[in-house]
Amino acid sequence: MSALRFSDTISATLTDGVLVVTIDNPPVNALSADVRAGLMAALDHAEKDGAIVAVILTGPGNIFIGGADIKEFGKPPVEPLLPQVIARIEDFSKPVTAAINGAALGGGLEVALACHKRYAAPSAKIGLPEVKLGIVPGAGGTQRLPRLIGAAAAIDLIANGRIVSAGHAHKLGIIDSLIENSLIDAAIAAAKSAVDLPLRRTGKLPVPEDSKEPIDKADADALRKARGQHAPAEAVRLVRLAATSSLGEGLAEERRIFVKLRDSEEAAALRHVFFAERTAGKVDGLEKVAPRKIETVGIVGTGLMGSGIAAAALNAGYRVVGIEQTHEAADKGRDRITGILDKAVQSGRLDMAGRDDRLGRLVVAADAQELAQADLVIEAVFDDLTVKTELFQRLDRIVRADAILATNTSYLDPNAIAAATAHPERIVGLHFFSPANIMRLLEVVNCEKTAPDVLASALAFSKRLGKLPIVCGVTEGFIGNRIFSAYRREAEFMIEDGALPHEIDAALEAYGFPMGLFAVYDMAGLEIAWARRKRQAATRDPAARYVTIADRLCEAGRFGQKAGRGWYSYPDGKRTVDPEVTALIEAARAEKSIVPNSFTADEIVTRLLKAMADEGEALLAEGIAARAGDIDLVMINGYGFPSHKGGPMFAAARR
Ligand code: T1G
Repeated sequence: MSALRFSDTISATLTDGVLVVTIDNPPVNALSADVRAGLMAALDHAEKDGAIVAVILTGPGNIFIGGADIKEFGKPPVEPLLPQVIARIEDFSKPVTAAINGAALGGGLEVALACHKRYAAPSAKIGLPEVKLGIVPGAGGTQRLPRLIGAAAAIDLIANGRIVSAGHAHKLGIIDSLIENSLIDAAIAAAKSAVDLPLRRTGKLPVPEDSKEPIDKADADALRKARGQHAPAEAVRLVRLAATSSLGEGLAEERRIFVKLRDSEEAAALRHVFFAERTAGKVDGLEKVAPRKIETVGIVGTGLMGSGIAAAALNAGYRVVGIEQTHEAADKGRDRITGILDKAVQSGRLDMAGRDDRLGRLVVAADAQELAQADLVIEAVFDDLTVKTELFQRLDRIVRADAILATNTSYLDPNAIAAATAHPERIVGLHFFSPANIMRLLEVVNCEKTAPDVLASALAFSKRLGKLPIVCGVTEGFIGNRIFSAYRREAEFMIEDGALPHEIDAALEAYGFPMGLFAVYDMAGLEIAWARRKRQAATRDPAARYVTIADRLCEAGRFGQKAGRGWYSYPDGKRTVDPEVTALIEAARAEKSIVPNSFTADEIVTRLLKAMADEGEALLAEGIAARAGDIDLVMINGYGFPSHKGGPMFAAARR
C-alpha cells in the first residue's frame, strides 16, 4: 500500500489495484476548489496508471461530503466546476464506487449519484437539502436522483430538502448496499470482483415510469409546505423535466435555475439563517468554560409547559423528576407526559421500546425532597413573582450545593427571583416555547449574577435537547416577546390609522407568515393580554399612544376563536370579517379624530418590519441580544417569521 497526494485535501492509497481516494477538508468536507482540483488529479492518475482497476471515493470521520462550499457562493467560479468533476466520474472508464462513511449531502450526494456503485455505513445521512438554502441542486441531483428512484420519491426528497438515514436511502434504491463494518475493505473486495462487469452510469438510465398520482401528490405536498418560496417549485419542475428530456438538456436547465436562485434574495436570506444558526449559542470567552454534568433534571410543575419540557428531556436521555403539590396532580402530570410519548408512538416517530425506556427514566412525585438528586431544576409554575421567589427559596434548601436552578418565566424579572435566593450565581433563565417538546427555540437568559459555568451548562443542556439556544440578557419579555410587543403595537397603530385587521393579515400571509397577527390573537385568546394591560394601566405613560380597540373587543366578550368571535367572527369555524368589528374600529378612530389612510400590502409589511427592526436595534444597543442574527432566529423559530425572508433584522436592512 503506497500513499499518494493530489492536493491539500485529496490523498489516496493503492490496495491491490484499487485506488482509495480520501477527501479530507474539515470541518464538513465541503467541495472547495482544492477538493475539486484534487479529485480531477486523482482521476487523471487512475486513468493513466494501468495497474489501477477501480477507484473508491470516501471521507474521514462521520462526513462523506457535506456539499458545495457555501462560503464560495458569490465569489467568481473556479474551474474545475463541480458539474465537470461529476461528469468525469460518471463517464470514467474504470469503476468508481462511493464508500459513504457519513453525511452525503447536496453536492456530496451528487458526487455519489455519479459513481457507478454506492455503499454506505448505516449511520450515514443522505439528502439533497438545497431548498433549505433557497436553491436547487446544481450538479445533477434533480436529473440523476429520479433516474435511480423515480420522480415521486425524488420530488419528496428534493422539494422538501428531506435528509434520510442510509437504511431508508437503501430501501429507496439510492444505496446499493449497507455495510455494517469495515466499509472500505468491503468496497475494495466488491470492486475487485466486479472489474469486468459493465458500469451502471446513472445518467444513462431512463427515469422509471411512475404512475401520475404519486407524482402529483408529492408535488402538491411539497408546494403546500413551501409558503411562497421559489426553490421547491423549481425543484419539482426540474425533476419532472428529467422524465421528458435528455440528460444534457436537463442538466443545462438545472444549472440555469441553480444560478438564478443562488443569486436571489431568498437564497441570501436562507444562507444568513444557516450561518446565524451555527453562530447562535456562542458566547465570547465561554468556549473554555467546562459545563457541569447534568444527568437528572427536576421539573417543578407538570402542566402544559412542564410536561413538554419533561418529554424533551426524556427524549434527550435525561432522568426526569417531576414535582407537583399533590399526589393527584402528580398522577395527572405523569399522564400528560405519557400522553405526549404515546402521541409520538402513534405518529411513528417513536417505537414502544423507546417509549418504555423513557418512562423508565421518569418519576413524578408530590414530594419536593425528591429534587435532592437533581443536577438541574427547571421551574414551570404559575408566572407570579411571589410564587416563584418562594419556590426558589425552598429549592435552595433542598437541592445540592452544585445544582443549577432555572426559571421558565416569560415576563417576570429573573434577577429579582435570583436576588431572593442564597446563591444567585446558580440561577439562569430557560424560556421554552410551547409545546416545549416540539419548538426548537429556547431563550437562555443570562442573569446579572449567573456564573459562567452555569450559563455554559444551560447551553450544553439545550444543545443536548436538540434546541436552538439564543442567549439573551434580562429585559421584560426577553428578545422574542419584546419584539413581538413592538410588532403588535405597530399593527394596532396601523388599524387606528386606517388598515383593517384582515388587510394586515392578508399582507403578512402573502409575505410568508403562516397566519396573520390578528388571526393568531384570536387563536391564542385575548383575555390574558387584556388582564396584563389592566395590571399595567396604572404605570402606563399617559402621554404614550395607546390603542383601546383590543380592550373594547374584550369588553364586548370577543375573546377570540374559542368564544366564536374576536378580531374576526367564526361562523362554521371559518375566519370571517365581521362588520361589527369594523364599526367598532371606525368609532375608535372617530373618537380620536383620525382620518383613515389606506395602506398597500407592501406599506403594511414595511412598517411592521421597521417596528421590529427598531426594537431589535434597541436590544442590541442595550446588550440584551448579542447579534442581529440571534434576533432573526428568535422571530423565525418562535413567531412564524418566514425563514426565506431571513428574519426582521435581515429583511428590514434589505428594503
Ligand atoms: N459550506 C461551508 N461551510 C459549511 C458547510 C458548507 N456546505 N456546511 C457546514 N459548514 C460550516 C458551518 O458554518 C460551521 O462553521 C462548520 O462548518 C460546522 O458545521 C452544487 C449547491 C454537514 C450535517 O446544505 O447540514 O451542495 O461555525 O456546526 O453539526 O447542489 O454542517 O464552525 O465556522 O453544522 O457536524 C448543501 C450543510 C450545500 C449541508 C455537519 N449542503 N451542512 O453538521 O457541523 S449546497 C448542505 C450541514 C450544494 C450543490 C449545492 C451540517 C453537516 P463554523 P455544523 P455538524
